[in-house]
Amino acid sequence: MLQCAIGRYRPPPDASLNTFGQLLRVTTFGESHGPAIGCVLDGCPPGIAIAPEDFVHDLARRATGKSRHTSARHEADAVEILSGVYEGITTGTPIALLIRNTDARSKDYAKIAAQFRPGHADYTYWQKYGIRDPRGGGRSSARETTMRVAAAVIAKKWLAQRGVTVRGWMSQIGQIVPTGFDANAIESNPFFWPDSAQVPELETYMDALRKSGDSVGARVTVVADGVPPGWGEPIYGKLDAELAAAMMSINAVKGVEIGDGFDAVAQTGSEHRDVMTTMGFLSNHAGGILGGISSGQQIVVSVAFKPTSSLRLPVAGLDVDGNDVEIVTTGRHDPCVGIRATPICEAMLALVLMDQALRHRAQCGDVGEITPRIPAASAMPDPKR
Ligand code: EPS
Repeated sequence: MLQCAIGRYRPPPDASLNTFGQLLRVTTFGESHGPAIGCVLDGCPPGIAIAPEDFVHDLARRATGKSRHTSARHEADAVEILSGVYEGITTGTPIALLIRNTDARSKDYAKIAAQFRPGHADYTYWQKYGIRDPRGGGRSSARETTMRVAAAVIAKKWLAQRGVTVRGWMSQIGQIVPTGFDANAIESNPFFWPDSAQVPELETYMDALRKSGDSVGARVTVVADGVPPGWGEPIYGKLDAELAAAMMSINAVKGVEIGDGFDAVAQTGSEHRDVMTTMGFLSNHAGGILGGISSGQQIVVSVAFKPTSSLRLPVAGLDVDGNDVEIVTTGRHDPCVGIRATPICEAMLALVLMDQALRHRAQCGDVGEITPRIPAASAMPDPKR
């Protein structure tokens, strides 16, 4: 009997279907053109103050319609807290958040309902399920990321109480890279760009791209400051592995780098190693993670977004009956979904860090202070990307 019971036991997976995280588990649901989108945040500690107004700032940073360079869809993105919060304080029970879709225009998709957009998930959803919701991207739409950002408002708050902050910026769009870095510039332009002097160039570039009907890819960099050494797990629960999986789960992401990432290929060991001194680390090629565990340095993750595949430029394609067709996608699409991606990547970083922090507390909460502790290199310049 025991054998049988053990044979059937399956530990909860850290990521499956529409859920990720182990102690802090996030489940999202809803489609771009359904009545609502939502999430359940389970395992959140009690005692965190949270109100509907707390969601406004980050949801607005991610939202469409904030500049002419993003989709013109205007969603209210008003969060309803359905459970898990009593008199403004989390109770430890599942937190359910809901946002009603208020500005879907499904008729834009009537023409491509039976077609596959090249480069889009239309085809693979169809092959997997034999059915798809053709309104917008359905579940593969960037709309889904709204709930990740909402859930992470709570995670960011919990982390901030522990001295951990998360922030990000756009570090490349097409061929353009920042020529300077000013942290104060990031929130003052619609691109989350760290160099104000280049904003007119970006505006011109995006205006021409939009006019041409094409789209472009982008890179977003996110960093976490104040993460103590010790978060993360060896081998299968590595902090960097879970960050990569979390970032890759964002619709349109095609690549993730931790620290120097693929640049490490061309480096020698003597270049790559981050020398430790009593004053702090002398560099951060590792991106703050060694052996899957945080080192106490800044965590650095950069994420590649593909160019949006919903284009009004005609292209040859197939329909669901296997006929050659010409595909033209109408709708209110982002010419560069990376422009809105900074808060999304921040959200995934915050959610993974909070989950790992809770897991570290659960297993190693009694370990106490370990010496020597290398001071966090607060003087380290921000990475260029
Ligand atoms: C998206 C297409 C557009 C965007 C949408 C993402 O919407 P629709 O499905 O109505 O054409 O506006 O983004 C959002 C609505 C949002 O909140 O992020 C897509 O194809 O990914």
